[in-house]
Amino acid sequence: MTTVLLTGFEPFAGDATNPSGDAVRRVAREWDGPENLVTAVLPVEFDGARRNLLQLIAAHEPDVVVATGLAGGRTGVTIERVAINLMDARIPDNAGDQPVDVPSSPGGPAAHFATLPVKAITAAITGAGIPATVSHSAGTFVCNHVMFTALDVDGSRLRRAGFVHVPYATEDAPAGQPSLPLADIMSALRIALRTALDTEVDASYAAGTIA
Ligand code: PCA
Repeated sequence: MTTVLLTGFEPFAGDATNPSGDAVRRVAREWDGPENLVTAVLPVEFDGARRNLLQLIAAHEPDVVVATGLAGGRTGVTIERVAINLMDARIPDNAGDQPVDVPSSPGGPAAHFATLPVKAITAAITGAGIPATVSHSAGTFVCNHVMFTALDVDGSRLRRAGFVHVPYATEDAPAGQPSLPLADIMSALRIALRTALDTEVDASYAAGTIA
C-alpha cells in the first residue's frame, strides 16, 4: 500500500492560526484514498520539527512526503524547488531558538532539489484556477529546514519529497496581506498529492525567474 505523509505547521510569529496546519487537517478529514494518508501538524521549532518529521518517516515509511507551511506575503501557492543547507532565523522559533548561519545538516550538501514533480504540480494547481508558481527559495527558517531534512533522509522507500508554501487564508489574513480562501489552499494540497502520486515524469516548461 502506498503511503503519503502530508505535514503542516502550527501558528508562529504571533499569528493565531496557520493555514498550512488548518488545510492539512481538512485534507486528512476528507481523504478517500486509495493511498494511505498520514498527516501531522509540526511545531515551528528547528529541533522539534526535524525530530517529529524523522520519527514520522521512520514509523510510517512513506513513499511520498509533502510538507507545507505558511509564506505570509506571497500571493499564491508556491511549489519549492530547492532546499538549502542553512538555518538563518530572522526571528526565534516557537521554542526560542534562533540559529544564525548554522547548517541544517553539518557536512551535508549545500542544497537538495525537490524530488516532487514541481512543474506538473504547479500546472495542475493553476489549471484548477488557483494561483501557483514554482519557487526557488524556501527561505532559511523552519520550513526550509524541514524540506532539507526530508530530502536528506536516507529512506529506502521514500521516492519523492518536497515542500509547498501557502499564502495566508482569507479567513484569517492580517489586514492588507494577500490571501486565498482556505478551501482553495486545501484543494491545492489535494492536487499536489494526487499529482505527486500519479505523475512519473515532471512537466518541462519555463518557470524560472530573472531575479
Ligand atoms: N512557515 C515558516 C515556518 C512555519 C511556517 O508555516 C517558514 O516558512 O519557514
